[in-house]
Amino acid sequence: MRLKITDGIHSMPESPEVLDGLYEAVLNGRAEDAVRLTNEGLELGHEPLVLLYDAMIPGLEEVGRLFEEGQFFLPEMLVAGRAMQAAMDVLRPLLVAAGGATVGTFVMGTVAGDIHDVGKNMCNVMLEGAGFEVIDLGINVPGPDFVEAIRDVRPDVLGMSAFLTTTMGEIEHNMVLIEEAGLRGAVKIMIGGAPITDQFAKQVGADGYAPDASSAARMAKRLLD
Ligand code: B12
Repeated sequence: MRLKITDGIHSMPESPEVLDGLYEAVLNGRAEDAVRLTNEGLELGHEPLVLLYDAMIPGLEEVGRLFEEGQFFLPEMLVAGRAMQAAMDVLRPLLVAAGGATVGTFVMGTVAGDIHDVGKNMCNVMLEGAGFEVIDLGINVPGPDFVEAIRDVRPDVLGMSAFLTTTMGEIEHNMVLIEEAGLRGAVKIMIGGAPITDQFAKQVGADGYAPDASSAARMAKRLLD
């Protein structure tokens, strides 16, 4: 039985077949099915966030677990990531449309050596939905590019994403680069990604950490107050 984390935003009517199908589609990397089931779920009245948190994300988490157990390999992870992105493309306009006037600018990127971008892209969607103008530097972003972006764009918030224990250190390195460039006071810094914790955020002197895209958007807004 999969855990539901969207208590309070349940949609009607309940259609566990669609959620189960979408979970399976992401888990098995079937992008076309994932897109079809996402559309079906929306037509049945499911909230976009329910499809995301109760089906798509658990599917990808299971992929990670099976990879760890040695039952899945890189190709399975790759197609699962693609299926997730394809389904996210369906949800993106709905989640972004929820936002109002621009509240600030957010520069986001995945750190050097790391090409995971599903979680980062989800954050971007929720940030846009919360009213941020998001400038996405992409994946495998070298430290100096983050520094340059702060200097050029003058964002309200900078976000760094890392998904590997081996690339977490890049965040720490980038914090030093930003400090050395005299720009630390010019921007709020948020960090996130699977191995990142609140404790790590405190350790490297970031202004905030968020474990998921919804809380990332809430925290970014809070940091502007
Ligand atoms: C899909 C995937 C891939 C895909 C990535 C596709 C893509 N376009 O992103 C591919 C196949 C490319 C890949 C490659 C690798 N991967 Co990989 N991958 C995954 C997998 C299964 C899912 C990651 C994901 O997208 N999760 C979905 C999102 C939604 O996760 P999330 O953490 O909930 O995201 C939220 C938060 O983190 C937060 N957040 C994210 N970013 C940010 C930023 C900010 C600022 C904030 C505030 C919040 C925030 O918000 C997100 C949205 O809610 C994970 C397993 C897992 N459980 O994470 C392994 C995993 C991350 N990968 C792993 C590994 C080992 C690798 C490889 C090294 C494998 C290899 N041998 O080559 C390579 C590394 C490539 C590289 N240099 O980066 C390991 C990492 C282990 C570790 N401790 O370091 C994991 C954990 C799998 C495992 N269990 O072993 N991978």
